[in-house]
Amino acid sequence: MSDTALRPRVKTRTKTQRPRLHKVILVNDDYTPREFVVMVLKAEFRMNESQAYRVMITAHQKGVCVVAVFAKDIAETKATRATEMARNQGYPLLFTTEPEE
Ligand code: TYC
Repeated sequence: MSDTALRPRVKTRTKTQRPRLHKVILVNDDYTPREFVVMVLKAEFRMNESQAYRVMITAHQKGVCVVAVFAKDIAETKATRATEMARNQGYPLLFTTEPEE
């Protein structure tokens, strides 16, 4: 009989870390016209009129609204482009990003 000791096999399970998603956040201000906010949301985030209106009015009433979540670089690019669209017209409209929990 073999006296080789049996020992439990140690399995290494590598958990794949998915990159965290980042939220694009619309920030309210007192100067940017509502229709302009809706236009930017439709142009940069491919929303239809009613989706864009709901996001705009939520930010207007609550101060901020999450627009969508993306991989970090996409979220940052979209937030920058949308903010620049407003700057080009002289509006203070702001889109920011933050990582999801
Ligand atoms: N508060 C702006 C107004 O009354 C409209 C507005 C809504 C601006 C949402 C920014 O993120 C915003 N004209």
